[in-house]
Amino acid sequence: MPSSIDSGLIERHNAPLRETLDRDYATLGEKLDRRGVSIDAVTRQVAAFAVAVPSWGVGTGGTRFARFPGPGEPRGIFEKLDDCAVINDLGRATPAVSLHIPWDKADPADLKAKAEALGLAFDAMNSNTFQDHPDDPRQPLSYKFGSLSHTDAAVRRQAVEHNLETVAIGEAIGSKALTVWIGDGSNFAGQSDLGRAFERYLGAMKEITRGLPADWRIFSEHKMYEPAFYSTVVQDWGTSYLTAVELGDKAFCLVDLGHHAPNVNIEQIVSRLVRTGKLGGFHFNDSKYGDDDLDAGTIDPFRLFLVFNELVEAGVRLDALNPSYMIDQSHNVTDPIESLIRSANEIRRAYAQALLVDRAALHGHQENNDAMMASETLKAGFRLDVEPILAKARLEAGGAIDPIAAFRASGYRAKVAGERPAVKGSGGGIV
Ligand code: LRH
Ligand code: MN
Ligand code: MN
Repeated sequence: MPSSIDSGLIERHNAPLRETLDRDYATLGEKLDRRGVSIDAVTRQVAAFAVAVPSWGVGTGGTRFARFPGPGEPRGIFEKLDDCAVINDLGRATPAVSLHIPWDKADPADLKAKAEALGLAFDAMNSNTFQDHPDDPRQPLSYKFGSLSHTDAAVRRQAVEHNLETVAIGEAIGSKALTVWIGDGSNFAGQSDLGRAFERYLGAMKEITRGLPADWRIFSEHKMYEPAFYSTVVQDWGTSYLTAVELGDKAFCLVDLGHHAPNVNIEQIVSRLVRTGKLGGFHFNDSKYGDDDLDAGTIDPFRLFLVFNELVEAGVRLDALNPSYMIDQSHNVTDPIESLIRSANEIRRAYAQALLVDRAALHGHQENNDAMMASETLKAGFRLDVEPILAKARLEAGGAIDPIAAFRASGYRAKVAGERPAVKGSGGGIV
């Protein structure tokens, strides 16, 4: 067991739960068997599905109003990796971590050694040109009025260089992709030339793409608004898709579930990106109003299921695209470790439910325009309680049947709270 979770703890925790799980698994197995579906085959597919955790997700987030740090907050990337290892050891769904530079800047050799010791790998790298970095001598210029789309070529150059530095760190630690999200935009009509800003962005993105290693991909991540409130340069999947097409074969679109207007049909966007071969990856989270960054599957689990329904529907086309699956959340009122364990499980749940949709029947009803039966067939997958499959996948990989309960029993949070000094709460940006 590579993390500081005591190796016997998971076994002790699982022992009294095994029998019930076996019974529930057998009952579900019988039910699926009647439909000619092998539960073990589904469990194997679910077990093979991994989602990366964001390094920034293991710290307590905050809003622009305030941040309320929890006990035992990780002080830097190495303690963040310790927490990520706990998440993976208990949940067995998150073997990779997505880093954010410069937040996680450290000697790549040390990052690699630490991750290897913990049994972790690195997923896509994220650059950060949405904040100023006064302590970074390589980024003396301000991003107040934009980064890759800035009117000043010197700021654009600095932002390009930062992205290339992020790639270089990523290359040294085994990552294969760069996710670019910029906060560039404007707050007032007339403030910015919408066309020229996009041209400047494309020019800068082309420079970054030219600097990528041969086997790397670049993902453009769109977001409707925030921090800019009137216009955002990469505001929707249309702009993201145009970008990916202009940049060529290495460029793809990343869909963060929280980055759309309320009620936007995200699963249809996914379908289009599959169709055009430009689906690069996901940032999973959930939301009610905007970019709320709440735990995946906690507000609208049906939408998450519908996204996975499109992915399963894509079949071999999805294998060719090999999207990067990542979580992107902020935790303000929960223990981040518990939230990330839960989200990874909810993501796998949506996948398992989508796998269990009777696809042949669904296609038949769709072809016959039987709206009622098509809708019912789809919902039958969503209504299934697949928890025994999820628990079995964890158990067989050495994880906990009930990972949040096991985490609480481990005493990990209290232990690190004793080692890591308490952080004082702070006002956000407006107070
Ligand atoms: C922007 C975003 C983007 C950033 C992360 C911290 O809202 O989703 O992915 O890198 O949050
Ligand atoms: Mn994101
Ligand atoms: Mn976001």
